[in-house]
Order: sequence, then C-alpha cells, then structure tokens
Amino acid sequence: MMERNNLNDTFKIDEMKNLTRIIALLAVTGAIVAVNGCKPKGPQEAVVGNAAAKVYVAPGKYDEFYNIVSGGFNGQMSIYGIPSGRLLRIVPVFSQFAESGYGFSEETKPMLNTSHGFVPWDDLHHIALSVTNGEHDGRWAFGNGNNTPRVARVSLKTFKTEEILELPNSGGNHSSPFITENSEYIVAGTRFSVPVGDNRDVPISSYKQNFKGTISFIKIDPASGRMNIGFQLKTPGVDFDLSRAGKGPSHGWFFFSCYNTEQAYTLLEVNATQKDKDFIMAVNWKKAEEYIAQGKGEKVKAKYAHNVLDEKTHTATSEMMTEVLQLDPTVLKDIIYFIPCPKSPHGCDTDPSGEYIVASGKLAALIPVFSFSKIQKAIADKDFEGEFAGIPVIKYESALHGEVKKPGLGPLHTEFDNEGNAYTSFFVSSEIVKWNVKSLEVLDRVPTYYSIGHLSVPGGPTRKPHGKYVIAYNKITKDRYLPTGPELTQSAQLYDISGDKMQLLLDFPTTGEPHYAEAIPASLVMPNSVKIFKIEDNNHPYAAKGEKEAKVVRKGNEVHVSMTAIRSHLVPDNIEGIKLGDVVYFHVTNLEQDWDVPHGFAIKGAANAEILIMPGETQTLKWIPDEVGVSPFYCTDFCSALHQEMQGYARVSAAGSNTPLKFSTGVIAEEAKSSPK
Ligand SMILES: [Cu+2]
Repeated sequence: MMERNNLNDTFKIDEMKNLTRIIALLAVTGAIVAVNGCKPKGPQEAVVGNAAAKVYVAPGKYDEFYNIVSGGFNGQMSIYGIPSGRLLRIVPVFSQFAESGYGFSEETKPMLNTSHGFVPWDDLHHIALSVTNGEHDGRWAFGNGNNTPRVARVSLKTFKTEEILELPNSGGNHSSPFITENSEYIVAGTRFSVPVGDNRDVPISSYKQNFKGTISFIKIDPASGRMNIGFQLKTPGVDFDLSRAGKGPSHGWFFFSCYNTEQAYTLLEVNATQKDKDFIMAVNWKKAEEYIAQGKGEKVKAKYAHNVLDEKTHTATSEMMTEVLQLDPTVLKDIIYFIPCPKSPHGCDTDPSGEYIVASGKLAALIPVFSFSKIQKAIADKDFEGEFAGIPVIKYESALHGEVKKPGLGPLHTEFDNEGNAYTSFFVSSEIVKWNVKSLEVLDRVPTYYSIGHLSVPGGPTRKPHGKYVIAYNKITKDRYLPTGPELTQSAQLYDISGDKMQLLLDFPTTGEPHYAEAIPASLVMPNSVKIFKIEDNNHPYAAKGEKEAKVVRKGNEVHVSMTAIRSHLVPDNIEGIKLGDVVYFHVTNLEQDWDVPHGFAIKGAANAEILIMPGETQTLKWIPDEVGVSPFYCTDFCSALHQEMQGYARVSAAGSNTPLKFSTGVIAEEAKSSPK
C-alpha cells in the first residue's frame, strides 16, 4: 500500500504530461521502425552510385581502418575492417570464450576473478583507444564491464586482454573507460548509485541519505599500460551515464552526463524524467591530483580484484586489493561543478578543439553546446544558481555556447570530423545529423536502419579526427538481413562523410550488441602486430621448450603433462598411469615459431573448452577423468595436411591399480610387435 500511495503522489497532472510525451516518443520509435519496415523503397534508395566501389576491398588487399567495436552483452570486443565491414577477430575480454579457451584455461581463469569470485560474463559497452597528445597512438584498447564494475586493457599488438581491474564502491560501470589526452587516466563513473562504506544494509527508500556515486580515476603507467586506481571522487547519489575528457585548453578537466538528479529509486522511466534539466558534471582532475599530493585523500577499506597477464609466463594472476583513496568534493569544493542540462542527458562529448562540450539529452528537443572558457569564467565569477547536494551549480546560460535547435528526436552521441562539424545520433528519429559546432547550424541528415545508438568517426574523439566515414551502431535490424528466427543479427552501417552530404555505403552485421566503437588507421596498428611469441622467452613453469623436455610428472593426485605441439604431432601422444581420482593438467607448448600456426588441444570427457595455443605459448587444460578407459586427445586447429593425424591417447586406470606412469611418442611397444597379425 505504501508503494502505491507514493506512486500516486508522483502522478500529478503536469507530470502526467511528461509521461504522455515519453510514451509518445516510444510510440514514434515503433512507428518509424514499422513505417520503414513496410517501405523497403527508402533504404534501397539510400544507396546510390558508387557506394559498392567505395567499400570494395579487393581480395588480398587490406582495409584502411581497424574498427574496434564493443560487443555489449557478449562481453567481448570485435575487430572489423573498414570500409569493407569484414569481421577480423573477436577478442574475449569479460566473457569466457570457448573458441580460444579464454577463461577456460588455467592461465586465463584468473583474468575473470573478482571480489565476488569467478565472474565469467560482463556487458562491455565502450571502447577507449590510448592517445598521446590527444591523438591515437595504437597501443591499447580499453573496455568497460558494466555489470560487475571492471575495466579491461587489451593490447593492440597481440589483441589479447592483458589486464582487468575491478572497481570498488561502484554499482555499475557505465561512464567508462574514457581517456585523458595523454592516457594519464581512464575514468569509471558508477551508473547506479548505491550505499557504500560500512552502512550498506539500508532501506532502498533512503536513497537520498545513503546512496552515493563514485568516479574512479584509473592511472595508466605510460610504459606498461598497467592500471591502478589513483583516486575516487565521492559524489551525490545520481546516475552517471557517459563522459569525455577535456583536451587542449580543457585538458585537466573531465565531463560527465548525469541523469536521475531526481534521485528516484523506483519506476525511473517516470520518476527520473521529472525535471526539465539534469546535469553535466565538470571535474577538475588536476585539482584533485593536487589534493591527493597534499595528503587530503582518505584511505578507505575496499575489496577489488586486479588481474594481470604476464607476457613471459603467458599466465594471469589475480591480486585482491584492500583499500582505495577517496576525495570528498562536497568538502573540497573546487573539484566538481554541475551544469544544468536538458533533459536526461546521455552523450557528453568534447570537440577536437577542446572548447566545446556537446551534451545530448535523450528527451530534449535541442542539443546544448557548452563553452569551456565560459565555464571557467562562470567558476571564477562564482556565477552559480545554487548548490545540488553540496556541489555548486553553474547557471545554464553562463556556461552555454548555444543550442542546436530542432535537430531531431532523441539525441544520444556526438562525434566530430576534422573540419569543425559534429555528427549526432538520434535514436527516436533514427538518423545521423551533421551540424557545425561553431555556428550550430544543421547541415545534413541521413536515416539509419534502424534506431541508432552510438556512432563513430575514425579518430572522432581525438584532437585530430581522421574523418572520412561515420559508422552507425543500430539497435534494430528488421528487414535488413535474412531472418534467423526470433533473434536477428545486430548491425552497423557505414556512411561516407567526405563530401557535403553523407552517403550510405554499407550494412554489416556485428556480434553481440554493439555500443561504442573506435576506428584507427591500420598504419598505426598493423606494423606492430605480434606474429609469434619467442619460445626462448617462455617462462611458463610447465613449458616444454623442445620435445626432449616433454614429460609427465605425478605430484600426489595431480598429474602434470608438459606436452609439445608441432606440425603434426603431440609429444607425448601415449600416456598411461593416470588413475581415477587424479586431476590431470595438460600444459601444451606450441613449438612453432611461424606466423598463423596455432595448435589446439582437447580431450574426450573434459568438462572444459578446447585450448588454443599461439606459437611459442603454453596453455593448460585441466581434466578430471570420470571413467576407466582410454581417452583420445587431438589438435583442434587445422594446422597442416596431416592435422587429422595429430592425435593421441591417455589411459585411465582404476583408483587402486598399479599401472605404471609412462609416456612416449613414436614408440612401438614390444607386445604390439609380437602380437599375431
Ligand atoms: Cu595442429
């Protein structure tokens, strides 16, 4: 009854209007999809002239850009070539990936460890590529885990996940992993505010008193890329959505969009859309660094996992961290400021000059563009309209460069080209709108099929966009592809932006649900791509760096097989003396030192995925035999003409048996020689 009364209280007449508008917007979305769905004429006409030639990458030729795309609920990143839209690789990050054994092999399991134990899945929404002087440097791709708050670092040399850092005091990691101009920090802002500290068993209705947000500033080691939490800012309880670092003149600042400044804790679709304006939060992180240097940070107990892959042992380790440094901006008043922003803002993007901050209110009929220099002046003049939960609120007009009027419905995200133009995605009206950042004039619009979320211009978030294309990442693909049952493929669309008018070139399907993506010139990544791991550098404790080092060793009930793989045999390929009750570890070293010759390994009855072993690498598959007999094992990755011969047998005897431990390859036993034909 209490809940019902509260709900009734919120349904005042003018709020009902808001609700009606939201429902109307949603209805429009549906209508657009339905209308477009019935009129294939539109989409067909959208592709004209030389579109095919512009995306055609001839056999044997390379694409111009790597497109690094989040996989959303598949917890992975995928790598596409642009302009062809060809899928080149799926990089497992937060989710187990049976195809390569990521999260299944003993070496990679620690990568998915968290304060909650082993968590084999997450929701990866955003990509941030490392930058130097605000420009892509081709070193790392960072990704966020939205559900169990985590940030990952993927090497662009190996396309492997090298590090995952969990975030304490966070309810969900959405406004992440955006990056500062010289990759000093990536940030992680909590989507859901939650009770933090020692007092966490509180009524949900005590949101205003007890729920807090945090913004984590994760420091990046410039040489190794290693992450650690530099500090956390405690913030009022709201929802943080997206963010961007300042650059150029605004370097040292970070901007976050916040919604639910109503501080609602139920039925947010109504209760968090009451106010005409929410906030952009401006953070002076250089000032925060000063306070940390002055010892003003408070050490707070926390529990979070820090997982790192060692490139010499090819093995990840997981360390549980126990404290974090926090600053309280309601006490240290000159760290953060709120700027009013209509309405339920989503994207918050800084232009290449660093002067303009574009905030896109999902429910707003305009796009406000804020001026960094005006924000600075307003702060200097204390031009505030008051405070929100102890944080100064700058007057809207004082921070505003101007508004893009009637740009479309449901603005979400903005990227930039190198000619002063912005490209904003509109979810509700399902289109990309091009406008000029200084004049705020709308220049062009193209439909997307259908309902675009994020978009990406190569280099769009950097100081020097590469331009040329904009890629739309869409939420719905009805009528675009051959149907595959109730679930359809997710989709991206490529547009040429080199002329005055945008031109649709290509649809290409994506894996998972793409959210944000970045694209980087192939020339910045391709020359550094690792071809093999040097076998002499392999420090894995169970590596067999030559066939002579292959062995089987019993340690109590553990049996460790140090196995080698090279075209086209495994050493050893006959193993006896394993007993029921044993735990068997196959440590397989790939002896190849040639590009693109992985071997795989699987054994019948293992409750596990295959392992895929790159040249020079060692990977371990754990097997607990559950029956007496002989189990075949084999190479799973087609490696040579005699790949099908790359196989062997493991004999499992009863628990109490006295079968001796032995192993071999190429040995014909005496009894086999003498047995009758
Ligand atoms: Cu093989």
